[in-house]
Amino acid sequence: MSCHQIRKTAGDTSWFRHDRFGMYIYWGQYAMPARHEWVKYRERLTEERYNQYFELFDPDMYDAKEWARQAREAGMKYVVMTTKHHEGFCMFDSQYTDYKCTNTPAGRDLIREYVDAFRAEGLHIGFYYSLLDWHHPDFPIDMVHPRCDDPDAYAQNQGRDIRKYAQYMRDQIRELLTNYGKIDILWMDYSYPGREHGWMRGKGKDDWESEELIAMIRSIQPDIIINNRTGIEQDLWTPEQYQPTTWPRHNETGELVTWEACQTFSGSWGYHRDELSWKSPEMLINLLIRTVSLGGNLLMNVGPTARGYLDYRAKAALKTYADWMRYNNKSIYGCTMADPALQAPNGCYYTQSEDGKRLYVHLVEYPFAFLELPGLAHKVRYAQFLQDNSEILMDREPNFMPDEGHLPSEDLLVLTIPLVKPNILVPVIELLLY
Ligand code: FHN
Repeated sequence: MSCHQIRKTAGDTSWFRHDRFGMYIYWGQYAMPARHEWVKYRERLTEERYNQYFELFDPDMYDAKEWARQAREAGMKYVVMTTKHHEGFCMFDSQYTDYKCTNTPAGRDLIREYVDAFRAEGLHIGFYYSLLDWHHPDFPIDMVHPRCDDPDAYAQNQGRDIRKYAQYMRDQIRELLTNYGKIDILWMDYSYPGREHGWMRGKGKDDWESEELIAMIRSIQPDIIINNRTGIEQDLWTPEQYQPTTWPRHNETGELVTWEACQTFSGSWGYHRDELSWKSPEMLINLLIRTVSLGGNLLMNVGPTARGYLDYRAKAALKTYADWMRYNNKSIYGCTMADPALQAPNGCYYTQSEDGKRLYVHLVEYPFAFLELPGLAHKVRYAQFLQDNSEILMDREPNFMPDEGHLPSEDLLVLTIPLVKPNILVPVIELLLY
């Protein structure tokens, strides 16, 4: 098994570390303004102004089966979808609020269709649930609340009882974990206890009553994976919108942890019509490779339109993954960080199968003619391109005339690389080890 000892936690993370790659779906009323999921806060939209989206939300082209097909074809093995984001609008038929999709022109439980469709495609199911709620009457106004600049914000805040809101969250999360079958991941978001602004205070585990919440969650779905954003570390560390350069460790014990990077295709989690910072195909593939090369998972975000389909840009990004994963998923699924004793050459990233028998060399920068692999001279039985199983010739000694300064070292393996790069975004060489 893997040479990496990972911190053991309550949730079942074994399938998760095997599957490596998931879809993160951000869908709610904010798809209508189409200016980022924080639009209500950023533009300080009033309840009346924002309520027009509630009155008009009608995703007439929503087809969860189509989403699920695209996710599976992209090589995604699990999915997390927003059941409620900070706006407080529920995409499921909750008995604890009227602010839900069944009371809009959509007229149905959108989470139910999501769960059924993605489960039918064989993906593990996750729910995102926001700890923040800009609609709930007992959620105290603070510095990240749309009402924070209202002249009477302090007066509005009087009487708000966060203990009632914490109970509301427990009630809703109980619904989500009871009414939709086995749920594999609960992705709660987020805690900001240290922040202050005048009389306003951030919120953390004591406000959410996180210990009671987590105990309830585990009593209903014991194997579920819970992330670390309730303010109490659980099964999953969640670096967001950046590329870690080392495998994250527990900040007290120093143990390697189960971790997942979450990233957007563009600069917005929710559908943003005019946002232009869409990642290139190379960035998308490199994110996945680099994340797995450090023992992590990648959760890539799509923001469906208000009509309920994935737009052309999201489809193009998913096709980039589909085209690459079709031939190279063996270097992702069931793989992790390579033996730390093996140093990948510049411009390459290693992943290694959990059983240690297969080492994958990802040619992010395509090398010229030769590739020297330190430490592997006597460990590799066979080498081939993963996309077509075509042989890659190996030498224990460089068969080019070394210049004066080039002394072949004892443990160097030299691969002969074709001058013409295969027609694939990032070619991968599979090394079968003894
Ligand atoms: O505020 C949210 C944001 O909208 C998004 O949901 C991300 C991704 O998980 N989490 C918070 C920012 O960290």
